[in-house]
Amino acid sequence: MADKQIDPALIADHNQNALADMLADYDALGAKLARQNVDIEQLTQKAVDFGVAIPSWGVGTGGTRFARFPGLGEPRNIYEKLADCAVIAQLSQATPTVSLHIPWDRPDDPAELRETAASWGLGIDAMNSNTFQDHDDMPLSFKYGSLSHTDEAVREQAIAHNIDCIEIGQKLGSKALTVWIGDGTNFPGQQSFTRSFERYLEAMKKVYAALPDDWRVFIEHKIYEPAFYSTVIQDWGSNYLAAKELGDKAQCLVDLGHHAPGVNIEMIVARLFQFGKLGGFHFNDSKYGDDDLDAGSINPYQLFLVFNELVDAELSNPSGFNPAYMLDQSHNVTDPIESLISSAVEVQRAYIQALLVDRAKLADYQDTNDVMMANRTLKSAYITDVSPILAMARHRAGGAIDPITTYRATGYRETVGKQRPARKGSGGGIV
Ligand code: PSV
Ligand code: MN
Repeated sequence: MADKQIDPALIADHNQNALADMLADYDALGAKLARQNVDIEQLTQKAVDFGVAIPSWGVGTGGTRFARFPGLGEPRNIYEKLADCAVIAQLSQATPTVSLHIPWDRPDDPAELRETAASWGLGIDAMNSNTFQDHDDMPLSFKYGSLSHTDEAVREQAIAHNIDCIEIGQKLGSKALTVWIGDGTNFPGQQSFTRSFERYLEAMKKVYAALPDDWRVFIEHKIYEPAFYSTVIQDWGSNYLAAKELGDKAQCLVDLGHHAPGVNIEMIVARLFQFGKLGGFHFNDSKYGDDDLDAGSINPYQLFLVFNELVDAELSNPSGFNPAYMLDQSHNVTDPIESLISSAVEVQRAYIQALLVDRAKLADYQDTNDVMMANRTLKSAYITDVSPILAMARHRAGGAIDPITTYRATGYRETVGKQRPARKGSGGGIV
């Protein structure tokens, strides 16, 4: 039995107040869906079963390269981060796992950390390596790159760090390593595109060789930043080539913010799945690039279209379907716990809406080139308000019907604000 961060009686109280309205909305939606031959109970079960991982760094307050404005009661170590993640999981019932970043979350005692997480009902998701900044305990600098660095000794240091992440992850019960590198250039001519990629592949082969049999490695591409002229793993093409070169355990990870504005990300998702290389996602939203805004806050239709491809993929090849879902956001002006609850719900919403697409009809309209009706078929799923399904799923699983209102009523933020003194510093920062 997991310890509870929030008193279940308080959640039950709030749920009691919201219950009658929620049931009325659920019944009305159930009747509407029944007219479309859709069983609301099946969708509710899908919502109950759905999970998206929380990034440990997401519960801290983020910043920009201009400044970071610390929040109240920010977690100061991995245990406090897990405590915040447990609150999100308890209220949303949609975030059963936490993804760790090394060295930010390096545990002194991995077995104890694993136990603590488990006591809150949390599992450990993918391990994230970090060779985009220097480490206090490493002799060499990553200023000019890591896995693709010109100096073999730096590459070896980066390889050893990734293997270290795998080893820590094994003790924590993780099954995947996510590798995002900051390697790239700011000036034309700074490096050879070809030789950098060759060095990266050679280094990644050594990381790959250290993967346990039941692990996967996710390669994360990103169009820019911190390198602004070119990045070594710039796009899904480079990502696919690398994953293909490495082998079956290497797959591509799609962070929604890592593409140029206007790129058709849902099509990338379809392509990667079709060729067995869709590893997972970092969900977030953006207006311009890697803005790291809350999932579904700017373009929820895009999120829905991504899930439309995912549902299609799962139906077409259930045994080959195993993408890892994680949020990857930077919360600069909101309470991170609220943002993560809200984002988890938005991702879950997109999934349930995508399940509503009438795929037989859609296929007919596509085959007969009925453009308008094909598009309306998607739209009619997207404009269905599935909120009562999400609320019912939370309620049945022991979460909050209205998780953000309930969270505010707990006074959790004020409580941790007293226990965790503010971290000073006006520097910018990704996390
Ligand atoms: C890079 O921008 C990234 O999306 C990678 O996933 C990193 O691990 C994470 O953000 C760090 O904040
Ligand atoms: Mn990411």
